[in-house]
Amino acid sequence: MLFSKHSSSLMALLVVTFLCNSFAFAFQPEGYNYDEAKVPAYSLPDPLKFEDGSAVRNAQQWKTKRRAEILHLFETEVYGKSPARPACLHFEQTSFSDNALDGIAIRKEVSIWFNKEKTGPHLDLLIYLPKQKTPAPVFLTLNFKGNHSISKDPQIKLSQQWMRASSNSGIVDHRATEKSRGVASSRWPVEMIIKRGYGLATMYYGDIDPDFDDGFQNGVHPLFYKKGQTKPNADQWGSVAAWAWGLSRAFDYLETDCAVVSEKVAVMGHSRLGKTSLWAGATDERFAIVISNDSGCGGAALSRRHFGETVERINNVFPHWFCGNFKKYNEKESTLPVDQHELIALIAPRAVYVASAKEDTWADPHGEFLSLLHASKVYELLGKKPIASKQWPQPNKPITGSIGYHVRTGKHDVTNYDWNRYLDFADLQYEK
Ligand code: GTR
Repeated sequence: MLFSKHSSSLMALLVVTFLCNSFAFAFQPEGYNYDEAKVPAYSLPDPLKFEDGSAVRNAQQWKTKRRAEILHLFETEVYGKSPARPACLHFEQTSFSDNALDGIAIRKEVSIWFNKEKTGPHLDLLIYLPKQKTPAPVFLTLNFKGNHSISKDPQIKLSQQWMRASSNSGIVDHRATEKSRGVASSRWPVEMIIKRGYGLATMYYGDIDPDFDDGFQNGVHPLFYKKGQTKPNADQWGSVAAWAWGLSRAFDYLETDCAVVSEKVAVMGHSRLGKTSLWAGATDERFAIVISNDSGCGGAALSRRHFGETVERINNVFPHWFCGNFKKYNEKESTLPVDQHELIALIAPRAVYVASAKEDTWADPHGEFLSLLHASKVYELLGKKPIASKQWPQPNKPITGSIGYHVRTGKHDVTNYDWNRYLDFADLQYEK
């Protein structure tokens, strides 16, 4: 069939419109609220009131009792309780180079096994460290597409794990290929991090639990089933909690590495992995800094605002992310015994940074800021300065202190702007 010049440009316009619509659909699904005026009236649980209604009067009461109450509620009602560190962890360095990234870095790969026989699942940790005589502070992160996706460095082991289908990522039949090398490098300014004097340690989140709903038959969950158990109980760990648990196991390794300052490990994650970094920071107090990039619903955003993604939608589309009990709160956010500002409060008094993106309305950027604002009084109780601004700041005007925040212009992503803020924030905390 022949097209006239006119009809082919009409076709092109239709294709562009279709692509734009599907792009918009991906980040702003229809039928959800994106209007601040339509946020329902809500009242948040008070982090400084015990469950019996009495007031938390001092830091000691927070540390010994109130923090544990909140942690227990998140464990049993939201993310699910995770097992303790396994008795046997086996670390094996599988590669080493002291001449990586054109000679500025050390690169090593370490496998974390759960038994000495090296059977069952294992986690592959990729580590870049600045070439220097003294140990380095480190950013620990999970990645979406395999360690090989963060850089074109051909020496990085190509992941053999199941991967989510993704266009332009060289993934064929859910497996990475050589074409997958470096496909996510725009989110990983490794040289910049190294030149600022920090290390970067990263691990593919699918090593811990592949990100699809298989009733928890793969990944690390089955390692911990009691006799006869086939899936986690309603108050036991979903995938987000498992990914966070994996970050703690990576920390277990970092503690043994004398090239790393284990008191200066920042955990950072984007989107579902931002939800994960917040939960890792809440459950593992070894993390000195906790960073959430565009984490949204079930992350930094307040659930009760019902803005963008909702509890019901996240539980329906991703039934494996949270624990079984979390489903009780579908369309019933006001009955949640906690809200996400209390997740931030669990990180106090350690440094926390939440980043939003202006166009990422699905993640409720304003609601992400409000969580920090409402957690601020716990920081104050613990002797830290409150959040530096009570007003949601303008785009690209970061606020800093022990509580850091920015809303960047642009969409749901991790950019060099974000990383520069995290590096500045770490410099401030470590007085570098
Ligand atoms: C979306 C999900 C968000 C966010 C994001 C991601 O589909 O609705 O909560 O986690 O995925 O992780 O990429």
